[in-house]
Amino acid sequence: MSNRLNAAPNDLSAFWMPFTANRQFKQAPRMLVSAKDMHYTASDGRKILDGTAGLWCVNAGHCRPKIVEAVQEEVARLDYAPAFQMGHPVAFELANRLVAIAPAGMDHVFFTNSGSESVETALKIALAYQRVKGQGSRFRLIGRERGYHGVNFGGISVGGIVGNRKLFGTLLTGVDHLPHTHLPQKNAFSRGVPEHGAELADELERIVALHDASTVAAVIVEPVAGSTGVLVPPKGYLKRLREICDKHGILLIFDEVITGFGRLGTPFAADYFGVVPDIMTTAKGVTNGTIPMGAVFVKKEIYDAFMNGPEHLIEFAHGYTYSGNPIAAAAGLGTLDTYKEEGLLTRGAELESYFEDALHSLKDAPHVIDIRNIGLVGAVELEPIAGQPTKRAFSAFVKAFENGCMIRTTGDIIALSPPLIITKGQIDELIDHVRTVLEQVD
Ligand code: PXG
Repeated sequence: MSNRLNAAPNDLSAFWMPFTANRQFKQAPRMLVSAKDMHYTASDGRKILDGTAGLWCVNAGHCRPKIVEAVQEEVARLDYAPAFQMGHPVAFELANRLVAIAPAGMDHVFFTNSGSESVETALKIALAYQRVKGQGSRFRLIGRERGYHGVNFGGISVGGIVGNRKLFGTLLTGVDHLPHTHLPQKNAFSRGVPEHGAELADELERIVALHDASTVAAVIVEPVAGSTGVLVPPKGYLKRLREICDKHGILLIFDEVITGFGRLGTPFAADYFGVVPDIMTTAKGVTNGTIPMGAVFVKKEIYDAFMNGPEHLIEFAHGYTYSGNPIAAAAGLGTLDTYKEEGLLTRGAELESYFEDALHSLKDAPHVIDIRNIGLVGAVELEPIAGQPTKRAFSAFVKAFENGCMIRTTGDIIALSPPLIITKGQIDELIDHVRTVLEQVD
């Protein structure tokens, strides 16, 4: 087996890589072969500092013993159990453990296998909830410009990243979008939550007035927009969204696929901002990225609304073959144990100001036009090369990897979201890497 794992694959042609410049990659591959704690090891043996927790998911760091053991034990005990009309104890235990750390009132969990599936599930729960409550005229879904909610049809419909939508036809109908919250003229180089822009939430009033509240089922937003380049919501913005939703009987969905599980220094962004949604989508950190899994949290009244009718009937016609998969659920328990023992769901709060100072020290580095941060998430926005958007940031990403550090770029924005186990010394190292690459790129 070790031979198979260690063999350098010499033919890269068959794998159509996701969200990847395939031709560029296959000419100069960046291969990772193992990982431990804060580091990857590349195929040439170099240690790579993980500045992005994989893809925002490895919150407890890599190959942590509790998670590895939990997965190893479960795969040998119960490899798979049917998810429909059958159960197994680990999924129930994980659901209980998850609601125990969720914001008050989020009492039930629906399991999926990814953030994209969590989003589809949440949108379907929202629409079906309105129907079972006798409000079937509420069919509209409101997303936000620059929002990222995964890549399935519901998610790209409510999402607002043009490149992810434009090739795919008409998408869902009955969708509208709030404006994004990025106001660089007013908020550039804000530390933490920016001062200006709460009034952008009032655009929801305008959209509701246009369509009439009786047609609107739900609003979905990322509390902090991640993929689009870390847009921190203006002070008071999310509270105002909550108030407007309440006023009009509209469900509020927080997509916490990135912000969930300690990324902001609180268990969830809902805790950070003191705003509780009706539905919360998660994935990534629920299993520390080890086994695909997502979890959609709902308020008790939403679950209860479905629990009507004859008891032998399925209450909600939705689910996946792998919903609550035993190995994923075991990984989830190992992950929650690790978070708890090491205080990781709140560790970001202890490091937030150190990380903020370190990140903002890049203000005078070449090409930098904005810096944003919250919890253990940061973004450094670069001036694009004229006529060649994304090229400068992509070069920085490639150079950083050559220099021994993994960062993430989106457009001309460098995003940082290190594992929550990062030390202050490693924060300094990460920021030094970013400064070095900014000095190296054209
Ligand atoms: N919602 C949000 C808010 C996300 O950030 C998804 C849904 C979809 O999750 P899945 O598991 O289906 O990928 C995401 C995923 C990046 C990056 O670097 C972000 C994501 C995934 C991969 C890369 O910006 N977010």
